[in-house]
Amino acid sequence: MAKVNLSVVVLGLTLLLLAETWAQNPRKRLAPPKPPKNQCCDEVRSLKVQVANLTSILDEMSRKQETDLMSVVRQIMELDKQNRQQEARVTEAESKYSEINNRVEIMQLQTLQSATQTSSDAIYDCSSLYSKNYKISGEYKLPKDEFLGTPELSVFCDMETNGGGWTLIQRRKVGLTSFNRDWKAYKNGFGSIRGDFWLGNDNIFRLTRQPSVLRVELEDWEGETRYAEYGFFTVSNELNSYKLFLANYSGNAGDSLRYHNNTNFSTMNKDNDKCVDDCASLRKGGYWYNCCTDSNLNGVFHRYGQHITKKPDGINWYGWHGSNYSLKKVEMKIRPVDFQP
Ligand SMILES: [Ca+2]
Repeated sequence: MAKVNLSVVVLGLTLLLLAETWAQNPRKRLAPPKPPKNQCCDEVRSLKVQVANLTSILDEMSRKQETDLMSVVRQIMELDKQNRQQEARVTEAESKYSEINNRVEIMQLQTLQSATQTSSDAIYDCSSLYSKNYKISGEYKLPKDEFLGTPELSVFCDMETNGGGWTLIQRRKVGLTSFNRDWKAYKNGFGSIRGDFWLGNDNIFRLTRQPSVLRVELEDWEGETRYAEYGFFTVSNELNSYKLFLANYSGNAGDSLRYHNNTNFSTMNKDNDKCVDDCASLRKGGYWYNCCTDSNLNGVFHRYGQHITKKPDGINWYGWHGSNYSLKKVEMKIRPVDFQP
């Protein structure tokens, strides 16, 4: 009995002790350790300062962005304004240009009309005489024309052949005039307008400034005739050595001027040919020599009986009688392409 009682007392005491211990220190065991009071406040303060600084930086940046944005907008508006001003200036300039252009066109039209009037009134060649009802072949005097820059000039007009209106630039039929002449003679022309003559390279140049047709008429010693016509014929000025341009052959004599196309004029004292030889001296005339001839219309006049010659210096046309036959008669004549008989 005493043993049991002692054990119960020990257990009871132990329980009592445990209960007291729990009752005395319940918080001490559960709460975390508190930091020191001073350290906590420093950190908070530092963070607060940092936040304040960042906020102020952010504010400043946003203000700056706003200012920049405003500035960009202002610049865009300014550019837009300038653009509109420039557009207005361009429009104004364009309208002025078109106005000036209009005036120029009107002036050009007026000039053209007065030029047309002048040239239709002017007696420029045998075709203009023909249009004024001069329809008899013969010698005419073309008046000087300041506007066209043409001097007074005696011409022979063929008002019959193939509709008429032809101005002769060359004739061979009498045979007393030498055609073996120098540059100056061929430039100004020589001979007799009713007989054998060369109208002159300056005059041929002036007359062929309007698109012209060339007609070459040939007669042999048997009295037979042939012709060669070129729908396009023109001659350059003296600076360009009266270079020959022709095209559009038709006729029954053969195309014996084609070989001379695109060649300069040569005379006894001016070798402009395309040959090592001096063609003008060999063929004894002034002509558009190549190397040297397929025709020699300003060559030597060989009379009947001497007209078949071994020398190639006669008035020949290879396409008809070849190089050894000198023709009895030649006429070279021109008229404007647009001539209406
Ligand atoms: Ca030569």
